[in-house]
Amino acid sequence: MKKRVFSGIQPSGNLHIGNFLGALKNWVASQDQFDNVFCIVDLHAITVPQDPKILRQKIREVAGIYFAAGIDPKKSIVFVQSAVSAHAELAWILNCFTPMGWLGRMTQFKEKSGSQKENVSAGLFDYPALMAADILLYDTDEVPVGEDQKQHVEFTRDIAGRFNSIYGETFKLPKPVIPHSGARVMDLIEPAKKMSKSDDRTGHTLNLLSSKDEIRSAIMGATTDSLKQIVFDPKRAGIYNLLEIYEGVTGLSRTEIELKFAGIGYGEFKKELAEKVVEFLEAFQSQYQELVKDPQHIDSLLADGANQALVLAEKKLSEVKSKVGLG
Ligand code: AQP
Repeated sequence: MKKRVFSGIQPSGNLHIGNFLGALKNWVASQDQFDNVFCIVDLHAITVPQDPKILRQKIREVAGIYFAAGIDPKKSIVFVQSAVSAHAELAWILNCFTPMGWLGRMTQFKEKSGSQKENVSAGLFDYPALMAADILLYDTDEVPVGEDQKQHVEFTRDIAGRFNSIYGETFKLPKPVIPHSGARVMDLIEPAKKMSKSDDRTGHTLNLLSSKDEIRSAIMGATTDSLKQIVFDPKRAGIYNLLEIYEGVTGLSRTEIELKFAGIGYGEFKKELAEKVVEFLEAFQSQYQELVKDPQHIDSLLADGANQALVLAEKKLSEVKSKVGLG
């Protein structure tokens, strides 16, 4: 029996190189090794305001990105979260076992709600319970995510443990799997902040669907420092971030990279990095453009995926309902 992997990305904003290095790349790399379920988490996206027309487009865009990155629908179940209503149903049941205090401690909620806590949606506060439902419905063993989502997977383990202790063994306890490199790609201009797809300011992110010129200009404008050496030093956030991106797109080791750029200036390093990112994105984008020529094909792959997910999700949901005494 292969281990089960579950992960997802919200169809909000523009997917960036952080989403690729922190998540997608690892999903693709271990696709043969695991039994995979990859979701486009549109119910999570509406925890903050979304334009309905754009959201609908983004759902297909993210599906195109998954397939162009190498997710193979013959090896992985790929579907849209809202197409399988068991996600929302289980989230509601888990809500009833979730202490408010646990939700209030979530870093992502604190960051996204800022000082506006009274005005943000209950959905944003409850985001981790929905994520727990996503993961627990599929008896997931591993959840490959970027560093920012680790706390939510730990929350999932806690809520699963709490439910199991009341009703007996029901949920598997999932493990977060964080990549060694690229787990937290930082903003190019403000390298103390993580690169974020809801940030649409020019030059801050490297988007997977950006043009070559946009990529080159964002990398050339990235913040570095006044030191000259090109080495992997986490204390030098700007240059460290660029080096991690270089490592992620080339697959070279850190020693090879430091040797390659010894004695070379930042300008030259940035030019070389920009060309590597452009080269990497060229292949990915041409695959993407090919796929989106046929949106009906994408829709039919998603419908097949939803049918497969439904069978697994309904089984777990009915087990949970019966234990709780529903129906
Ligand atoms: N900067 C990042 N570096 C590495 N991994 C990242 N991920 C996100 N940002 C980075 C990983 O990408 C996956 C999908 O993320 P998500 O859609 O669940 O949303 P998020 O984590 O909230 O991502 P963003 O890009 O910051 O979106 P917004 O701006 O909408 O909040 C996850 O595995 C995540 O860890």
